Amino acid sequence: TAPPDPGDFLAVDAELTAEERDIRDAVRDYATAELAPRISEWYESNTLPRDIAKGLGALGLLGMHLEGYGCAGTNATSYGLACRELEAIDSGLRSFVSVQGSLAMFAIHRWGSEEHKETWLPRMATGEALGCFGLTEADAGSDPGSMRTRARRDGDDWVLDGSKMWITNGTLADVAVVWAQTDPDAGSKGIRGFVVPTDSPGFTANEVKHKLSLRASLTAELVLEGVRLPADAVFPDVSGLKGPLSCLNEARYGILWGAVGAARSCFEAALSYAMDREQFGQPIAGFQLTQRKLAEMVVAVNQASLTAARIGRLKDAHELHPAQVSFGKMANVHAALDVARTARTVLGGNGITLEYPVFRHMTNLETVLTYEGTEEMHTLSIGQALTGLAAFR
Ligand code: TGC
Ligand code: FAD
Repeated sequence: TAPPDPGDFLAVDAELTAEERDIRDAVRDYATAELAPRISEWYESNTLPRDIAKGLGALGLLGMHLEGYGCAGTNATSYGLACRELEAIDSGLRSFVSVQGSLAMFAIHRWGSEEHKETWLPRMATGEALGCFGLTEADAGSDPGSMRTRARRDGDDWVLDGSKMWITNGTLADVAVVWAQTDPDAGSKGIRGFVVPTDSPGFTANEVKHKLSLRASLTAELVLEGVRLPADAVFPDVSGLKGPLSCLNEARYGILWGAVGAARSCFEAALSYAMDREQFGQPIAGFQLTQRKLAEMVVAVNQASLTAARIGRLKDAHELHPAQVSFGKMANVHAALDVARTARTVLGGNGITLEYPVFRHMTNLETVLTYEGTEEMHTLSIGQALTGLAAFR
């Protein structure tokens, strides 16, 4: 038997179908050829050009696991593999695809009216139109139920006032899915979702500057000042946190796969560096202390890969519980951050530069640990599933 492939030590990908392997290879080839050569420059200059959307759309990666309206309609495992291969280059790229497909497009696909879907989804699938997802506010992060953004009725219209914080792609978006508390007098209770064209009067997006993490991604504050929308701008059939949380399940699923890619990239960089770098007259890979790091990293990367593959199959069988998504998001992001930190030490001083991907992944993963539910929120979600007791408040 041949020695195991370090990046797929347990041959997890051997279980993929031929179609899934083709998708994996197509995304890996595209990302390596088109995105990897420019990622350090985007990261350093804290930018991500809008035109990457067209290439990602042409590959079918935007709203990839949604059916109809120009979306590719692949299975969940294929979507996970795409996230893995994009995040192997940079978490910002996976974030771009997550926000477009799993948050903005999924919200419209799952909860929008027929008119919302026809207006937005085909153009979003090609990358011609971009979306963002506004749930978090400056004072309402882990506890989105405490949001202050309000939607009140004025005749048939809705009028939105408030602000959202940390919104990925907010300055690029043509359409924002905005979640707001509705006025009890409006005859609709609780949080509702609104489809807000970003050229609506009263809507502004301000870029968050000076980020030290996820720099190849644009993050914004959204301000809504008397944004007037027609009656049919609201998602018709969902109220309460169930609406936005259903979308978060989709994006968290992509993240638990993506983290495997970031971890694999760090591990492969460390392995290759350790083989080449010589100190005390021999490759540092020959020292026992380095080999322990390599062995611990290969175990972590491949355990995360197994977790993602299993959760993918559960999702494809429509048997995935949100607590299992929390398991994967918590375990895989934690593992990826550990791998990134260990890989960084193997690279010594070179580990802190942009010449290698490791430090970039490491700083990105600090965001990935926090967004889409912090590690603590997922710990408590698992705790609730185990005990039936909610310990959030
Ligand atoms: P709680 O009372 O537990 O639940 C309210 C309603 O929601 C339902 N629900 C879910 N539905 C679907 N999926 C889930 N995972 C769900 N969790 C709960 C629940 O059944 C209930 O439904 P109903 O019909 O009875 O009303 O709500 P809570 O206020 O106690 O909060 C629970 C908690 C803390 C788990 C939730 O608020 C939470 O997940 N907080 C974290 C917030 C978060 O993750 N924000 C992410 C913002 S988006 C983002 O970060 C994008 S990053 C960009 C990128 O992805 O790249
Ligand atoms: P807080 O909720 O204030 O948490 C601070 C600390 O307190 C954390 O450690 C948390 O775990 C802990 N904590 C809070 N409550 C409890 C508790 N009950 N028990 C124990 N510990 C607790 N949001 C969007 O809506 N859309 C986006 O596109 C988006 N993109 C993002 C992009 C970036 C780069 C970043 C950094 C964030 C983004 N977010 C987005 C927001 C993200 O989801 C929030 O940052 C996250 O949910 C945490 O909220 P917070 O930052 O307000 O932290």
